Amino acid sequence: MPEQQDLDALVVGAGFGGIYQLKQLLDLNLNVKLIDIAEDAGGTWHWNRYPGAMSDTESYLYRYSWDDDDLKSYPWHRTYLQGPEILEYLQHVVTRWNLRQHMQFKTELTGARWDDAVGRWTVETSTGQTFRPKYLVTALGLLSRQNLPKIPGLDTFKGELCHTARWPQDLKLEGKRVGVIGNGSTGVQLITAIAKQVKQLVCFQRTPQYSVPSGDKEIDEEYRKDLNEKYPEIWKQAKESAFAFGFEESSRPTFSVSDEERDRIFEEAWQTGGGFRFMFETFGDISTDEAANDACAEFIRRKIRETVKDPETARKLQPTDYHARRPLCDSGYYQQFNRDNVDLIDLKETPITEITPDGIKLSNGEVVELDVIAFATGFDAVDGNYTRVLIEGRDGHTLKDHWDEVGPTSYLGVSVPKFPNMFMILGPNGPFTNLPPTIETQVEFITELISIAEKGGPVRINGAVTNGHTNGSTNGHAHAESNGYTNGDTHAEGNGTNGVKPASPSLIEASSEAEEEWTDTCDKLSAGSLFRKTDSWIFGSNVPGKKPAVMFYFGGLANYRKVLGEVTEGGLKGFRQF
Ligand code: FAD
Ligand code: NA7
Repeated sequence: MPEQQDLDALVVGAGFGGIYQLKQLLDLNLNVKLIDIAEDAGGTWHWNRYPGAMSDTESYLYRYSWDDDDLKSYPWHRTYLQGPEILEYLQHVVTRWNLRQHMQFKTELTGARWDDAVGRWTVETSTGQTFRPKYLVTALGLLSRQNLPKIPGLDTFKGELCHTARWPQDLKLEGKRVGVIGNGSTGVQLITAIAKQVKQLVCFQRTPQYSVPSGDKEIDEEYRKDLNEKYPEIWKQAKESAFAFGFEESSRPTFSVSDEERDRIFEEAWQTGGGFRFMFETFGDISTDEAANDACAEFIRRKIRETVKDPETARKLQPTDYHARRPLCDSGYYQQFNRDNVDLIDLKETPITEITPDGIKLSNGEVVELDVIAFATGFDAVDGNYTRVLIEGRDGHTLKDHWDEVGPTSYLGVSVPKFPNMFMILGPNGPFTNLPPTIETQVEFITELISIAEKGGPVRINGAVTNGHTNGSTNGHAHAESNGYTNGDTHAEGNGTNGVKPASPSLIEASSEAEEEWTDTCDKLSAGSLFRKTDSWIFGSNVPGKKPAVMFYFGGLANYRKVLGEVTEGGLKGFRQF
């Protein structure tokens, strides 16, 4: 039976972002619900259950910082977390804070429409229920919508087809001939994990990538004790750094040291492990200077040549473009190509022409016979989950139309003009970092916006405009730019006495000027980056038909936090409140 429910807030998505957002809004005593398509909480880690799934942020930083007791006591055993451990951790947080009672699973947001007359969103779902929240917080995930290439003959394959982000839990690979298409972070992890289990592994590689060892190792009690003592400074450092990966980014130019010293620094980083460390802790110009990038790239190419015994395979595995995609790390990826049961097919030399009932057909006519084809082909990243559903703001304006016109933009990665009281976690043009610290930053900012809105905006009293709440700055925030006020009367629901209407929640949305300025800032910050000259999901150039665009703020988390501080302290600079 279709039902309609009014809520203060609806949170969509039960990953790192949605879970924390739900908790924060419950702490404000709001009537909140969270929905997710999935069967349970976990987000990324619910979906990506392929063998070898692992965080490439070190364990101590791939978690929430806000629950000090839990931070210090929740067990983990290695320097990196396996996917199932992260899933367990997130579900533990949900249980620990009694959040599941506010969550509804197997429920997809299929459409959302802003209703100006009542100042609420109308959210349609796959279950037939309609929710009417005052605030809509979307935590749909930036690496969440799968990219499944449309290869001719896909439906004809007799064996098992799967995507890493929807890995079937009952799939057995032992004794099978398995093909893996894709060798990004996911493909590298999958290939490394299954090479020893399967009868034959054929890796279909379109563009080789640079990967360095992760340095994953067991931890002991001393290590954990030391971390626990240092956590306050660890989080402070992470939030005051650019990438929040737990190290200080280097500013040393690559060619400021001798060749021998450079080699020693790279070797030390190789032995320590970590993709971000290798790129950003060694030297400060690897992602911006071509020669510096090549020095780094050549070091990794040399390691590939030294590791892989067959020279032809080693040649195919060595990238020749910039080392400027999301840095990868692995637990012995290149070594797998020394196994007799592992083959590499270079798709630039022999592209896939079709999938046949028996396997994958290449341009040279060869059919590679397979029992399983695994797509490790990534995601329609960042805006993918937003544009696949109809989100309609003020004046019938849809998010898809807006982004078709100007590219996937926002103000601060959080708000879009004409979409009042809708806030995104990890929306377009948020910071490019280790994500939990950025997610926390955004959730806390959104909570602050909602708490300001709840206190009420300017309402019209007998024709005059005033703040709806008696003290607009109870928590240090100046409120309500009066120029944002256009139709406050339609939102004041009061039954006022003496002509004074009680405060009603106000509406908050980014101004178009602020969005444009932020987009311009993000554009300028990425202009000198080699990442922008390299095709990958980071600039939206991995999905056929998708227009490449700037999708991240490359100014670093520290600067981003500074900007947010200025916004809240400056009377919600860049937002309209009415
Ligand atoms: P997600 O965890 O993606 O959750 C989004 C949720 O929204 C999903 O559960 C989805 O079902 C739901 N949803 C989407 N659309 C709808 C809809 N219309 N209706 C209802 N529900 C919907 N980041 C790092 O910082 N470090 C790492 O080491 C790291 N490793 C990663 C490894 C893999 C394999 C992948 C895929 C990502 C990795 N990431 C990593 C990125 C990771 O996505 C983030 O760290 C983080 O988990 C994002 O949390 P989130 O809550 O924003 O989104
Ligand atoms: P990525 O990094 O986007 O990698 C996808 C891989 O799939 C990459 O090797 C692609 O080759 C390949 N690909 C994509 N489409 C095709 C087709 N049509 N044919 C052949 N090969 C294809 O996704 P991941 O899941 O590995 O990682 C995404 C992020 O998740 C990662 O950065 C972490 O943050 C976690 P290409 O390079 O485009 O030639």
